[in-house]
Amino acid sequence: MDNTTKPATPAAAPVPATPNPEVDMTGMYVLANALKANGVEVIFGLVGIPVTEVAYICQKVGIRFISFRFEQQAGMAAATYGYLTKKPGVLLTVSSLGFMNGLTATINANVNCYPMIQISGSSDRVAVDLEQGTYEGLDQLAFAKPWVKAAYRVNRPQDIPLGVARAVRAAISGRPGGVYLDMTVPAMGGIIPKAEAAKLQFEPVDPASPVYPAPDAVKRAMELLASAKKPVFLLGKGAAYSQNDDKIKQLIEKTGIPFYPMSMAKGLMPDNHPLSALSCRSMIMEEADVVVLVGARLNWLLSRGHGKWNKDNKYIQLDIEPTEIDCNQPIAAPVVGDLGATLDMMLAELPNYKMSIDPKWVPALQAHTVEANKYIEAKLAPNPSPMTHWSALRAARAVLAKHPEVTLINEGANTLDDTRDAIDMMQPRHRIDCATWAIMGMGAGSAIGAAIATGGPVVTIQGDSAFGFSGMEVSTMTRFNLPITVCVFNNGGIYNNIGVNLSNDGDPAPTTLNLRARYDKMMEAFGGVGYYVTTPEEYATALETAIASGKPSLIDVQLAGDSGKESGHIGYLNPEPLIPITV
Ligand code: ADP
Ligand code: TPW
Ligand code: MG
Repeated sequence: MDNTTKPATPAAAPVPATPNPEVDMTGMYVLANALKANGVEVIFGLVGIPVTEVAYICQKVGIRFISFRFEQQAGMAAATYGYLTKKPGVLLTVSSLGFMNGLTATINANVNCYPMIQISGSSDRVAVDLEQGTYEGLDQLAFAKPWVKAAYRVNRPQDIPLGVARAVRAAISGRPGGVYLDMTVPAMGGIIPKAEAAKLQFEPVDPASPVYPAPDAVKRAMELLASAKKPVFLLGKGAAYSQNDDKIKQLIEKTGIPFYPMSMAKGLMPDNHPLSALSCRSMIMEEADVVVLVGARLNWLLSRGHGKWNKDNKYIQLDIEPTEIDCNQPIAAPVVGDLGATLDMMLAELPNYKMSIDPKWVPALQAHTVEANKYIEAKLAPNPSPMTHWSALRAARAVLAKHPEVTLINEGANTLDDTRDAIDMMQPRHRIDCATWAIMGMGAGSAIGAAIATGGPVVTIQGDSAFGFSGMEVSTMTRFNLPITVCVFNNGGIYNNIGVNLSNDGDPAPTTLNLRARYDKMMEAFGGVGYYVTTPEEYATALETAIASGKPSLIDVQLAGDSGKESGHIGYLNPEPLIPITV
């Protein structure tokens, strides 16, 4: 035999060691263990190359994996889970489009200050960077980086524990936010001796250590507060998130200062509390002389401090994020720090100050509340057929009043605005809505995230357009048998069903959807319970039954096609069209 034509094997060629499952592990195990070491109990996601086995291994190590039909919805669930638990909600996605589908939710979480980590599989850097057309090749880190609170890439299995710990700290410390963790195929597939991997795991110390405000800042705020004749606390979802419910109650009740809750802070103090100025938005804007922003931003939802606001008022802002101060209006007394620490210091200072509230201020707000409530009752009272948003809400209100334990998820235009006004909240963090960006399509994912986080009943009230963005997640609700009742307020359109196509060519108008669609049948198709209701009585019965059943249910609440106006309450933000348009 002549072997001379074959290249000789060089004597010193490195022979890759065959991994031995007894002593070696892959990066995927390191990742699952690192998540566990950081207290992650649940992951939301959608699998495929290269992360399928990661999800399997997470289940093996005791982390729940909630598998979705669309990454964005898994992200909405993770974000809501993060908001409700103060732990980072974790989203797992595949590379390229899966990553991008999920990133919309991660960015939305960041905008809303919800702690969330998107972990995405990503292709090998070598081929991505040379644009060599590798499988699902995309420079995901560069794509995510400008829009998230922090973004890290892990290329080697031995860096995974540190990468996860950094992502967790970034998500939950300071102002919470959306974080991106790029997990390359070499990191996940790389082999590392178990003993070495075990040494690399660590539990981060104080991942969200409270930051204390400067004592002088607290004193300055207390002085201004004590001088106020018509003060008000504006409670935001940052206050709700921080879980300082009792301290907030103490500060409000000890000072006797009224409060106004932003939509997701409803229930932080009961909506029907004697100091609630929930119905007095305009009066507060026009008359309050000292406005205390408590984990609330002076953003578009508060006219950015312009418009109706009293030009001579002064702001105290309690916030963890220094760059939020003076964002739209000069803040006379900023107190930068964790709200729990700030409230402790304010409560400790309180005996040193005497409030000088105008004795007519609270009674005037209370008198206004009585009138505003009459106005709401008058809207709720009529019983037209078909139903309107308001007559349907009368039914929902009566049932939900008996179930303060329900977490309410709310999105839509009229469906959002009217539900927020009609339904009182009695417990903190029981209302989740489309929030700072007013985005549609958060409902299903958020409902699932809330059901997993609380283990309790969840009811959604969603417009038919809003529901349409994420309706397929009825599949997830049924597969995980979650106690979610979806209520679709079906007026057959974005805002309503009466839009007129300006060319009259037979195409539907841009806002027109399916007035006779039977959304209840979608839930039935996946094994849940469907209800179709046309009267408030039928709706109340269905809602009561669905909540009591604890089963995934969907109630198609048939409204009139002309119920609802364009953009709900915020039509003023639309640019003028100059020609008459029927919406
Ligand atoms: P809303 O929409 O209810 O008005 P925002 O989302 O606009 O509320 O504002 C929430 C604010 O709360 C953010 O500016 C954020 O920095 C702040 N925040 C979040 N967590 C804390 C905390 N633990 N302590 C103090 N402020 C916080
Ligand atoms: C991601 C624009 C704002 S409100 C809305 C849309 C499409 C739906 C309103 O109709 P719905 O409620 O839900 O049926 P109702 O009661 O008024 O009929 N895409 C995204 N976000 C937003 N905000 C839009 C579009 C929008
Ligand atoms: Mg609608």
